[in-house]
Amino acid sequence: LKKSKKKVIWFTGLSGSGKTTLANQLSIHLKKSKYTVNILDGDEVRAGLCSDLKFSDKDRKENIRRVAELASLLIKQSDYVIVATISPNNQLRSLAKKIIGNDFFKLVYLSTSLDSCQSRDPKGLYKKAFAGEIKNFTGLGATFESPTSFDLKIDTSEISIKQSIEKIISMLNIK
Ligand code: ADX
Repeated sequence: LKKSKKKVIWFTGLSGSGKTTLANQLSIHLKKSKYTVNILDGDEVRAGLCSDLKFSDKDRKENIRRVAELASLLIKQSDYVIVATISPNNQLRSLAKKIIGNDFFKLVYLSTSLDSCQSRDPKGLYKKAFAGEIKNFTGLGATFESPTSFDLKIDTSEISIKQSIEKIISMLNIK
């Protein structure tokens, strides 16, 4: 019998660092093992629940606050909640950890370099930001502060998706 240890797995990293990809793959993996999983993805949350918010420091904070509050409600009803938001600084990540609670919160830092993210540019947003069409784009007009503490650090330009998932699963102490 599998024993569940409820966790909120919070991915932080630049746009294009691999958050959504790993969140989806991790969810597939956990569901195969019969765990219940919820995903909160920055782009999806911002399309609805947070569609009133933009990318000022104040709005990013409110965005993270709402996502963290939602994650803390959802973790009561499932084994794992996977969050994929840039969450660009230590203050925002600490806020999330405080709302969710130390026992549940696991921070996965995707340290994929700005150069790699820019060359991937999966949504063409770096190109737009360079052209001046998006101001305050994280990594260009707005800062991404590397986490001072985290549970796991992965550079997705150095290891495969499969290897990344293995690292996360071993961090979670499950099979
Ligand atoms: S966060 O900074 O508030 O944590 P979040 O993860 O919710 O960001 O949203 C990031 C997504 O919004 C990006 O993946 C991108 O698609 C989109 N986006 C639009 N404008 C910006 C911007 N100025 N900076 C970063 N992401 C942006």
